[in-house]
Amino acid sequence: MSKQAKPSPSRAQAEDANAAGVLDREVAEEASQSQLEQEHEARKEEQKNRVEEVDRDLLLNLLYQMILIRRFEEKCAESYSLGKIGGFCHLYIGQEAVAVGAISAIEKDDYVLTSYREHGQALAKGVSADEIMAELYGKAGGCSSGKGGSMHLFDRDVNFLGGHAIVGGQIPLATGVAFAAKYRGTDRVALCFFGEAAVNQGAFHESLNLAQLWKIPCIYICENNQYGMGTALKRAMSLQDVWQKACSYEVMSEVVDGMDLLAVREAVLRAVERGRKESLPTFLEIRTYRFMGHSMSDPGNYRTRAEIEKYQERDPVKLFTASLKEQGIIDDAGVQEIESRVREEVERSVRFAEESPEPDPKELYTHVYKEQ
Ligand SMILES: Cc1ncc(C[n+]2csc(CCOP(=O)(O)OP(=O)(O)O)c2C)c(N)n1
Ligand SMILES: [Mg+2]
Repeated sequence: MSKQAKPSPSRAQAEDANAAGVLDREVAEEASQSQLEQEHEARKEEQKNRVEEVDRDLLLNLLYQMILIRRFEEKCAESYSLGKIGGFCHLYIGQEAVAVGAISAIEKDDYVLTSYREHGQALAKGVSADEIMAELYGKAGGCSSGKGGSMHLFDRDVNFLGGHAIVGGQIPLATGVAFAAKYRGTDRVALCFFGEAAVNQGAFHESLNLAQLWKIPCIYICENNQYGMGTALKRAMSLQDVWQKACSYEVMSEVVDGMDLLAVREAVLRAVERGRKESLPTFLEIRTYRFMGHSMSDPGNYRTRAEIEKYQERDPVKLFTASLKEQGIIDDAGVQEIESRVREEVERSVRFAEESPEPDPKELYTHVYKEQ
């Protein structure tokens, strides 16, 4: 019998989370209004209690990042509509707590790999807003020298290893990066973000299998926003509790409320400890929701306004701000001060992108893989 054949503590925890929570599941449709409100209040209370345990400066920094991502994405939508940004553009609005919470739990040397919905993770990992905006504009000052655009942000200096447009393509890459970190004798871990639709790809299953077998310190973060383009999870996946898929490979898994920044941070801290101390992988199903369309060109006819509004009541930026206010960490003036610093940073990034030159045509021949 294998050592984790019985439900592990995290599996039991996941079962509890499923049993307790209706807010972020399909069953919410059947739940009564009072049941939903009760759960909403209970989760707000939980977030407030967590705030007490975290350092004040860190909390304020996390709030800055949340607001920065929200305003940056709003500016992207505006610039895209003005025709300044070409190609695809997938916004992260609604999911901010996942990137900020998760990346706050790792060190600068650790790695992050993610999908095409990556502006938020790039900002949280420390890629400069200037270079991200310039990349979206396809300019030479962009973090990928203007060759990648929105879906291919990359910054080796902060170990942000993409921005990947092939659904699930980053999962085996992150597994390899974490393998290399271990092979070289470092204690670094890799965080790998992907959507719930990517879990249907074979590469996900191959990666988790090897990660557990070879003890690879990779943390798999499934951002379950319930849709893969216009297809609802329930129309595409036979087993809808995504966390359970990790059990097939005996990988520890947890379900996390993705609207609660500190819940995400705590779950990733646990996973990082497992990665560094035991060199083991973890799978986190983080339940969230995207407030915008799949990409800027998606009219979003496949879901109702009422559904979106239901999730907007648990807007992660508003929830976190409210928790900090209620705990006396910040007041209205403090929030305004953060908003104005964020506005300056975003405006500066737009100026930087506007003023950055077009890439030199000779650049077409650099960064191209050639066998010598
Ligand atoms: C291998 C592959 N198949 C299909 C696509 C087209 N495609 C782009 S995004 C997407 C949906 C992915 O949804 P999910 O993984 O849940 O991430 P989300 O967009 O919700 O963040 C699809 C099918 C692709 N880019 N790559
Ligand atoms: Mg999705």
